[in-house]
Amino acid sequence: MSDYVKMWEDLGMDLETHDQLCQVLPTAFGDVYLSQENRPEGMGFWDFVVSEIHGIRPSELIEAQKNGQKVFGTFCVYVPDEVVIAANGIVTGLCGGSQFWVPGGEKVLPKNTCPLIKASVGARLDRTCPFFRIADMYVGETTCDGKKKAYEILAEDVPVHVMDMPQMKRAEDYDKWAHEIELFAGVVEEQTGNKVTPEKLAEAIKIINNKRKALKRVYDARKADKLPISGKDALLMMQIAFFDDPVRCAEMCNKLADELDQRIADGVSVFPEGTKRILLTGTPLAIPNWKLHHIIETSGAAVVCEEMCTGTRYFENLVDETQTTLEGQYKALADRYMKNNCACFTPNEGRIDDIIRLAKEYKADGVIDVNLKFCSIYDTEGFFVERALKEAGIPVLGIETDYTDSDAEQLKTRIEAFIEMLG
Ligand code: BJ8
Repeated sequence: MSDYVKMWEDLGMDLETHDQLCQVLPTAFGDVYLSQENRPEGMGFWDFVVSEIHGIRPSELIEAQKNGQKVFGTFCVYVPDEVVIAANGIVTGLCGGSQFWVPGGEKVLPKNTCPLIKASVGARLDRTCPFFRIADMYVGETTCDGKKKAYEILAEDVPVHVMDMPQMKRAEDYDKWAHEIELFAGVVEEQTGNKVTPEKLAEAIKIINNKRKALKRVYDARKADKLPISGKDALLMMQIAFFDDPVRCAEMCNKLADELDQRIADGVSVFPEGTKRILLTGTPLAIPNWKLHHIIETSGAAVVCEEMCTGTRYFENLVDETQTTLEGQYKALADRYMKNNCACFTPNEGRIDDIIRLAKEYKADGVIDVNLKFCSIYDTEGFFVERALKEAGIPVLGIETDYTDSDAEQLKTRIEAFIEMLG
């Protein structure tokens, strides 16, 4: 990635510290990904993206900025990309998934904050991630307390707009979210200098719906008895979907899905027969957090689905494309986004229903409920998740972890025992 040094310098990055990250990533990726056998050819695209992760997409974004486009960085799947795209803006995900950035976050945040928040703040303040440097504006949301307060800290360093998320799902909460989306559109218009029109928004809704459909096709292939793709590879595709251009993302995912469909028809599997199937549920797994998938898939099981924001919550449910007024479109967007079931809502029974439904659809032998350390909302909701799964007769293992490797051995032992127990 050395060709990008000048670009990183211009972005005001800390090159020396960033170099350390560039050095460890290829080894980690090689160990986790390139060690797999019989991967779909289509994964070559995502391997390439990772090999140039801080170069190729950042340089595209900078080029777009030179042409007058604005880049919006987001941290949550409730923020509607459609509005930004309608105003000719670009969205990039910003959630940090590496321990590398955590100490930077700990300089300003309490240590007992979840690693996702600490890594995201650290990546910005330590100036070691080009995406965090490039974004013209960050878009936050009032989901969990840790994020809310972290946005205040980030706002001292970069323009931040925070969307006020409802925490319940009553009719008035749907209206409130539609209104909040309208306010967001005003902010985006001001930033970009472009109007959000019903025509532009209709186009953007189609673009993002197409991306959702393509991601879903890849996930659907994971329902097959013979798994044509590993959980690790599906996760990588999903993680990069937050950063990539949405049209290209859909195109590459559709290509991969075509290949997977062919593999299913040919009876090709990346796992031996009888491999136990695991559904993961819980907190998101931001890139490059591949820890759990790697442990599970080197312990004799396969991850077949993620009921997570880096998973089904990102693509399930489409936005109604038939609305022709901004009012109708904001409402349609609110309806779709409010169908997401994050633990920040109370009550959140919809998530329990999703987990049971998905476990059946993907023929999971067991569920692992994973919580990022210090995420109290998912941790607490684990009580209902695990009780409902037990009642449904689906074996479940609850675990808590962070981005370090210090618990990897212990996790492996527990996960191996769980898989063995599945019979
Ligand atoms: S919709 S899961 S992306 S809020 S893990 S930062 S909740 S303390 S990431 Fe999330 Fe939106 Fe919900 Fe999804 Fe807080 Fe928990 Fe950390 Fe979390």
